[in-house]
Order: sequence, then C-alpha cells, then structure tokens
Amino acid sequence: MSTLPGKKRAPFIVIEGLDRSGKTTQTSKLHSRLTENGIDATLVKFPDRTTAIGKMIDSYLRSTSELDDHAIHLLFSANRWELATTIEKLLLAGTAVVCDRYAFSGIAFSASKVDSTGAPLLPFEWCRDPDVGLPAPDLVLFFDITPEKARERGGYGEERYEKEEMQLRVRNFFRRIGEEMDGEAQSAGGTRWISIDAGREREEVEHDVWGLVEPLVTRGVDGPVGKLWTKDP
Ligand code: DGP
Repeated sequence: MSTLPGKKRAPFIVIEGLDRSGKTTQTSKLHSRLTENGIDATLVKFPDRTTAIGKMIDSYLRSTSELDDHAIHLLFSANRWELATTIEKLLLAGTAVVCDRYAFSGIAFSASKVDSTGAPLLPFEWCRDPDVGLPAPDLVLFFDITPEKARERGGYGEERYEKEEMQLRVRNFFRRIGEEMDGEAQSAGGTRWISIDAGREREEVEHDVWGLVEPLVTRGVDGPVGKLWTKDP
C-alpha cells in the first residue's frame, strides 16, 4: 500500500558511479533505511545478472565469453528494458525504486571502449540511442571518485572494465552526461543529476544521500513517469 499523499507517485532514484565508489553499499543502505522508516521501496540493480540476458552479460564481464562490442552494448540495454514495465508499475503503485546503475553506465562504459590505437569503438550517440524512452529517473546521484582514491581503497577487481585507464575515460563520460542532463533536464525526461563526492567517509556520503532522497520520497512526485531523453511525458 502506498503511503504517499493524494495522487502522487513514488520517485525513481538512481545511484550511478565508478567502480570502487561505494555505490553498491550506499544503494543497499539507502534501501534499508527507507524500509526501516516505513517507506515502500524496491531495490533494483543493473546489470541484473539473474535473467537469461543477464547471464550472458555476466559471462562477458568475467571474460569467460567474447562478444562483439555492439552486441554486448545492446544486451546491457535489453537487460534494462526487461524491467522497464515493472519499474513504471511500482512507481505508479507508490513504491519508490532505488536503482544501482542505469542507462548512464551504459553510455559511459561503452563509449569509453577504444581500439589498440586509442580510437573510440562506439560513438556516444549510438550508445545512448537504445536507452531512449526508458523510465526516466527523478533523481540521479553520481558517485564521483578520483582514481587515486579508488587505488587507496584497494584498487579495482578482476572484471573486464576494472582498469584505471578505462575508469578515467568512464569518469569523463559520466561528467559529460551530467552536464548535458543539467542543461536539458526537461527534454531528458525531468531527471535531476547531482554529483556526490564519494571519496569521503562512508557516513558523510550516507548523510548527504539521505538528505537528498528523504524529502523526495516523503513528498512524492506529481505526474507520470518521464521517458529518458525524450520530450514526451
Ligand atoms: P557492477 O555489477 O555494478 O560491478 O557492474 C558491472 C560492470 O559492468 C561495471 O564495470 C560497469 C559495467 N556496466 C554496467 N552497465 C553497463 C552497460 O550498460 N554497458 C557497459 N558497456 N558496461 C556496463
């Protein structure tokens, strides 16, 4: 049952960021805190490695399979589309959705791929196109961390994109996406993008996240769920 006032719907909150930014820990902390406070909330994570498509993505990320760069990009996007209707229904039913990674990772990681000469393999616009029209988040919290801080935290893991050079390019793409979202919040489906300094102590980050999310979930959101990167409601 929704606890929101009137005809409001629940917000869609995405936490994006670089590997080692603490994003996954903070997303699940946020979800727990919402439910402890009596707020209906569902936790979603992309890639969702449990579906048939997700299993292909998982094996690609662990380098146990190879796939064409275009093909894997489209699979990541399809993995998000698999849950699009569910996310929209939850929001309209008054359940907040807290999401660990979304379409912004899709662009930032795929557009950061380069060939042996350092030339990009996939154009930025091409990377964005398959995700146009997905449910638009009301709030994106981008967890920003410098490569130095990430290194202090024990460096990256073993998966395919967890290399410093790649993470640096990803960071620059995230920033570009954030700037573009800021400039065209309405045409981007009404999404608000906020950058969080994720290099600080865990408690400080948690405090800031709660300060941004709590008013949104308590107040609720007017109007339908937006569509990402389209002008239509
Ligand atoms: P995670 O399970 O959050 O550690 O994410 C797995 C890795 O996949 C991480 O390095 C980021 C990357 N990733 C997430 N979404 C996408 C996407 O849509 N496209 C591409 N190319 N990479 C993605």
